[in-house]
Amino acid sequence: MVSAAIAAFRAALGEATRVMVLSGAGVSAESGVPTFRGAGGLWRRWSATDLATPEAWARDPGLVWEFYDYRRRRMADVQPNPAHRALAAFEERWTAAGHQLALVTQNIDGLHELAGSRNVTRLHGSIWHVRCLRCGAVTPNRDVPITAAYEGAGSPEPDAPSRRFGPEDLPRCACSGVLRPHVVWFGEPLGAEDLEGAVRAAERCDVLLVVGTSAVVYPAAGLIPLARRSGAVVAEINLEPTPATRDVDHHFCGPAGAVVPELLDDLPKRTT
Ligand code: BJW
Ligand code: ZN
Repeated sequence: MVSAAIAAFRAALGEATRVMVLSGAGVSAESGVPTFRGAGGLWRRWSATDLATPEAWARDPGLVWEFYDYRRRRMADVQPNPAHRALAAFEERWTAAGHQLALVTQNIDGLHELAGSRNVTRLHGSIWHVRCLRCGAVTPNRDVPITAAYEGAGSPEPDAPSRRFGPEDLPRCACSGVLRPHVVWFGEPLGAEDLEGAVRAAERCDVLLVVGTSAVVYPAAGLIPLARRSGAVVAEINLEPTPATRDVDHHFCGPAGAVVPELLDDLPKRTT
């Protein structure tokens, strides 16, 4: 049975031309990618967010690479789930009908792209790219382990033996500079073009669909009130309320893999 809220949201989409989707870690949870906050968000005795900082890198780049190496290993074989696929299929139908769709993701896992989404802005970078600290080159990199020294490292167990990794163990660019993950850590600026594009999309969209984010990390979280102030109908899909919930038009409580297809499948309706 289609609830009144779902019917109202689908009616809003029926009137829309520009749709924006803002996604977070929750959209990939059903693919087996751990979220940052809440249950399962810990790695050894550090939380993911403690290691995703320039300070952690300055203190111990070998440990930070061990953390990312572990996550790359976990993400290497994961597959898009029904939420990723429904968003990609919706984009195809929506743009074929002459409308616009902007998918702005905080995720670094690449699963939206793998599902077939095209107009994707990655606000927090990509775990499958590395950046040289000397020459600045950004290159795709799917090496697992990241260097031979990391073979068998990276257990998330709290009492796993902690190996020390030195400068000789770190991945290097052709220019011999040290490579870091091409992701955005706390206190670092987001890509200016990416952020400007996301702000523009939020200001212009008729409908914003917020999927699987705790809505606590800025500037991404600020896109939600921005879209609302700019006149968009805003819907949120999450397992639980977030700080954004009180300011959205619709809150759909449930797993993204079930709710996103229910909201988007077979839209837009054919008019001929
Ligand atoms: C499901 C589900 C299912 C589960 N179905 N749902 C304004 C106010 C206050 C602070 C700031 C501010 N502006 C800036 C700041 C500081 C800071 C910040 O926001 N701090 C707050 C935490 C307080 N922001 C920054 O530092 C940003 N940089 C910046 O602002 O720079 C300014 C600057 C300018 C010029 C010079 C220098 C600086 C950068 C933020 C970077 C965030 N990076 C990370 C790590 C990326 C790399 C990595 O992966 O390792 O990005 S942190 C982490 O959080 C990651 C995520 O993208 C991000 C958001 O997390 P997300 O996606 O919301 O995941 P969770 O786990 O939090 O939530 C999952 C949700 O899904 C939950 O709600 C579940 O219920 C739900 N869920 N299963 C549906 N099946
Ligand atoms: Zn280099």
